[in-house]
Amino acid sequence: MTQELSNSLLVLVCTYNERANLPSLFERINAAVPNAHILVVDDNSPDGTSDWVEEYQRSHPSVFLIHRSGKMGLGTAIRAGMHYAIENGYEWLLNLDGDLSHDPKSIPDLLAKKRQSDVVIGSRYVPGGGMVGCSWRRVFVSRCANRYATWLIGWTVRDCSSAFRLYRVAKLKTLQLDTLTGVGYGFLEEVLWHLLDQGARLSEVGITYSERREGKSKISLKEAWSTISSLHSVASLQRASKRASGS
Ligand SMILES: Nc1nc2c(ncn2[C@@H]2O[C@H](COP(=O)(O)OP(=O)(O)OP(=O)(O)O)[C@@H](O)[C@H]2O)c(=O)[nH]1
Ligand SMILES: [Mg+2]
Repeated sequence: MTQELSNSLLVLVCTYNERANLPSLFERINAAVPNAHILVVDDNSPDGTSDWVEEYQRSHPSVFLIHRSGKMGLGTAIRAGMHYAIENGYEWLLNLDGDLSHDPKSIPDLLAKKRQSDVVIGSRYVPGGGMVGCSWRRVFVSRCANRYATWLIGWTVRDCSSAFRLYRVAKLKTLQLDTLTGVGYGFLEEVLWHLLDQGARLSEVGITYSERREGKSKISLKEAWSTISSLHSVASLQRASKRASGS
């Protein structure tokens, strides 16, 4: 890592076949937070996403790449990004999807909550948030899944499955990241549970989620099932923790 470029903010983008989306995404990230570093965690995308990033790095030394050997799941990719942020001394880690569903224009809104928060969620379900271009089926499923998760876990969090998040790296350091079991999308709820259990202060900021325009969704039935089982593990952790504290 180039220490002289070191900055307090690392923007993490996990990718699997996002080559068509990255040029526009990077341009928007650079416009929103020009001094931030960007880390791409790519799982050997067949569309050559890593090759494009390597080419881009030649003229942009603040862009870093972790190229993994194959598709290992979004949860493990985010965890790799968290380790990277800890090991390289960043103060904040901002994660967003690589398919332009999360608009980098909202990054400053999340950063504005830094002082009073350890985790800031870019949320579809607080005032100012929403979803555009999504089928009613997708909106319905997403809303129900969020409601179910919050009911199961007993949270007041409105959007617990949003990947658009800002994390205080010092707070991530308090977790034993390698003991987290979520491989896919369920990792998002799992890591949130552990952070809240460690007393992390949480804020939610309204963001607009747009349906992806390029590329294909990676959510499979297997991923959906793994998310549900992660949620159930988180709920049982919650119950065990309450029993231990006698509440
Ligand atoms: N490195 C890595 N990235 C992944 C993996 N699965 C998904 N991603 C990336 O994670 C982000 C979110 O995945 P999406 O497929 O967009 O999931 P989604 O936003 O819930 O669903 P759609 O937008 O409907 O496709 C995207 O940037 C993906 O490229 C994976 O196994 N490894
Ligand atoms: Mg997406």
